[in-house]
Amino acid sequence: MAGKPPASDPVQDAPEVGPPQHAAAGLPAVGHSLRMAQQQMGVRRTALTLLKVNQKDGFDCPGCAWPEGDKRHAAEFCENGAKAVAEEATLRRVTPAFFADHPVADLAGRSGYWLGQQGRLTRPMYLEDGAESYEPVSWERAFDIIAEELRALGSPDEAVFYTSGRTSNEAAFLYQLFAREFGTNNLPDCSNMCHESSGSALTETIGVGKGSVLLEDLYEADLIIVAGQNPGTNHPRMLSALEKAKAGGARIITVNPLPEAGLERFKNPQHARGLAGGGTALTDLFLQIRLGGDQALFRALNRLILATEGAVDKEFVSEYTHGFEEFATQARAADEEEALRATGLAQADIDAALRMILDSRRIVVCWAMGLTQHKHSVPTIREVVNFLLLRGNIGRPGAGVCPVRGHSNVQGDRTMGIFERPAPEFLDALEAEFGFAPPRKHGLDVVRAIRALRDGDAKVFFAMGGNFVAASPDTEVTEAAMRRARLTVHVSTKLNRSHVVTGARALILPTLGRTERDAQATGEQFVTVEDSMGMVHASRGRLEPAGPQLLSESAIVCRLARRVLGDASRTPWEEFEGDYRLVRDRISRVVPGFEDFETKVARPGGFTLPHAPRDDRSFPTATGKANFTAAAVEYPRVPEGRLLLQTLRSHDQYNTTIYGLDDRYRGIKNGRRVVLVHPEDAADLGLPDGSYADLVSEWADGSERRAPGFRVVRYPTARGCAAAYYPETNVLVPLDATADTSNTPTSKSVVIRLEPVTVTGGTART
Ligand SMILES: Nc1nc2c(c(=O)[nH]1)N[C@H]1C(S)=C(S)[C@@H](COP(=O)(O)OP(=O)(O)OC[C@H]3O[C@@H](n4cnc5c(=O)[nH]c(N)nc54)[C@H](O)[C@@H]3O)O[C@H]1N2
Ligand SMILES: Nc1nc2c(c(=O)[nH]1)N[C@H]1C(S)=C(S)[C@@H](COP(=O)(O)OP(=O)(O)OC[C@H]3O[C@@H](n4cnc5c(=O)[nH]c(N)nc54)[C@H](O)[C@@H]3O)O[C@H]1N2
Ligand SMILES: [Mo]
Repeated sequence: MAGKPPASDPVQDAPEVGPPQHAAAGLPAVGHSLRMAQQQMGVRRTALTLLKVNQKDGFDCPGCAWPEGDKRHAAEFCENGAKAVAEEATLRRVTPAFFADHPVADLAGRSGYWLGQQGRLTRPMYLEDGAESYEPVSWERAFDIIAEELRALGSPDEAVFYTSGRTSNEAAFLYQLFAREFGTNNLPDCSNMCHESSGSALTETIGVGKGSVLLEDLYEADLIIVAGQNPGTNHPRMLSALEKAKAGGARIITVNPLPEAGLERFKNPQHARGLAGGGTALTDLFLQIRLGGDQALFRALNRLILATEGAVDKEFVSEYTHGFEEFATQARAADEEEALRATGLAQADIDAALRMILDSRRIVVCWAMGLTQHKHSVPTIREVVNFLLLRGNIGRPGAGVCPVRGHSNVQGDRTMGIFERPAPEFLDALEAEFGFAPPRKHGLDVVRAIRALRDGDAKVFFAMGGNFVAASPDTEVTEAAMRRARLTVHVSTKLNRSHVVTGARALILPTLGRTERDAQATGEQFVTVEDSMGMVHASRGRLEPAGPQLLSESAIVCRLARRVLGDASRTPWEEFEGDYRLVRDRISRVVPGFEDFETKVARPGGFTLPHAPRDDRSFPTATGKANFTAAAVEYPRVPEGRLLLQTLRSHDQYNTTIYGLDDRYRGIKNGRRVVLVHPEDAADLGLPDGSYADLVSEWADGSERRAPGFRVVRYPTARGCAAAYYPETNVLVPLDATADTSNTPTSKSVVIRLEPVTVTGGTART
């Protein structure tokens, strides 16, 4: 069946619910990944691609940003990495004939799952103002259209240049250079919705917005706290690292409203015993916290550490930190009762955690979206830093902060300057290297870009990857905003919702994925990426491109820049397009840590970027020290009869890309419109298991938003908390509901009520 997309929209959302599982990976996972890969790629291609994933001479997995160790397995991929590869290396193709058969109105009625299943985009396509269907267009004409619209703007700040997180370092560097030569810092990216809160909190407290641990540190840790993260689904290779850490004596505390299978027990598919046996129990202590209770938890722990004789590393605190007294005064006064209310934990749980903490010299805290997508996410992560600083757990082996990134090169894109608020030093370096005056005014992040589009202040929207309208909050508002644009452009590998909710004119520009050969004027190129732990390495695709017309992301930027900037630009765009070494040479002179880039990246496995706190306990903050911070404890207040909803990922999706309709570990099959509710909450609300309800979010300004027809699943989540999948629930997240400081949508704390409804046959769409 390889090569043929499904002909009609098969999505019938009819969830079936079984018991959740208590272990992740192992044999079933291997079977699932191979089946999925073969359906998309056929047997031969499956073998060819999967053996090159994450190998030193291969390509970087387009899935998550978890690092590879130095010793690689022959199969260095996980079930979900295999799905990500299959999704990209599929033999299915979207052709001009497809667009002729499916006018935009038809495509707009299809599910995101169906759109993605149609296969790889192969030709530049153009939707003329007022036209019903996309038509093929030449690259030249496509660039002319973009240039025409960009030149017609009243100011460069009326254009928005979005980036998702798969773009290579080379393409990202070129892209931000183009945007800034054009004259704007409007470079929002998926990070704005993802780890922005981590970046904000870490930059302020330790001076570097990135994690401070390497894989080896996990192996040397005595205690690893995994808070607000579901690695069994979203970073499966992390489970191997946790398994190894445990074998070395580490203990693990999991902080999560949900008991996630991967963290309970792991059956390593790379060892024979993992395949067959019972696997390794990972979590030693499970703290089933309420959504948004983490700041209160860490504050309570900090209070107890401060109250324990000899528990504070006084030497470290006095030599390396600033602000201890103010923080300590506040933490000592923390309210015990409030901590229990906010977390929903028993004092005994917190005491058990404290004992493990006091027993451990070296502690790592890992986290992901469970900590970053709340109103008070930045103070929460700052409190995690306070916790680590108290016992000297930053800047020594086996200890530190470990924000686990999402997209495979999201961290690298930031390092390359994809940021709406660039550091002045970065702009100075660009100016010195390229001889133009970059704009200094801060640009728009994701939420502000949506507002600007909504209000007619931005008119051209250009996306380097991603699926902006489906990934962003407040779907109806975002879609209406996008429709006001004069031109929307998407550089994409696969069809998605953002291609069918467009401005007056729209372009789809098909591009190469990670798995594909990238041949330019001077021969075959490789690109580079940076993982979640600051390791930079080469990535080289081997497959024939999905079609002869595809251009690499770098080539698209270079040609666009030549067309838009013309003679006004002194940048050698044509040379850059032909030889990525020239781009890396420029990066080596602009971005700190990339000196001798070409030589260092030639080393198999690449190199590690410097990180001052990790490397020598120096903290490039305003005070020159690691900053303790004091902030009032916050946690979400939920009115009577309401629940707090988190919007999260199933096991069968990559963000807005839906691989299938199963969430195996949570026992859900064949459907996505489900809401997980604690059995007692469901009983209190009069919602029998298997009944249906509309989810209605209630926002501070009195407005309401509705996501209709969700099957209620009684599930062992924390009391008062509910969970449902994103992107279906993005419609419930108000545009103005964002985290303080980082402006990240609060996708993990949405106050909702459930309105029972009768649904016949379960036909709601994904
Ligand atoms: N297969 C696959 N891999 C992926 C992705 C994917 O969609 N599919 N997405 C990638 C991206 S971009 C990202 S950012 C990462 C996301 O990786 P995760 O952050 O693991 O993704 P989520 O599904 O959002 O899961 C959030 C987890 O935090 C918990 N949680 C929610 N709220 C709270 C809270 O208030 N406190 C605590 N302590 N826990 C909480 C949830 O129960 C859940 O276990 O994964 C990346 N990898
Ligand atoms: N409610 C809610 N909303 C959320 C979240 C949540 O937890 N809850 N999570 C947020 C997070 S963490 C993130 S990171 C964002 C994700 O936001 P995005 O990064 O914008 O979304 P994705 O779904 O990852 O983008 C998928 C699309 O990327 C394109 N693509 C894939 N590979 C490539 C490539 O190599 N090159 C190019 N040019 N295009 C490619 C394909 O066309 C595909 O359809 O969503 C955020 N939104
Ligand atoms: Mo993300």
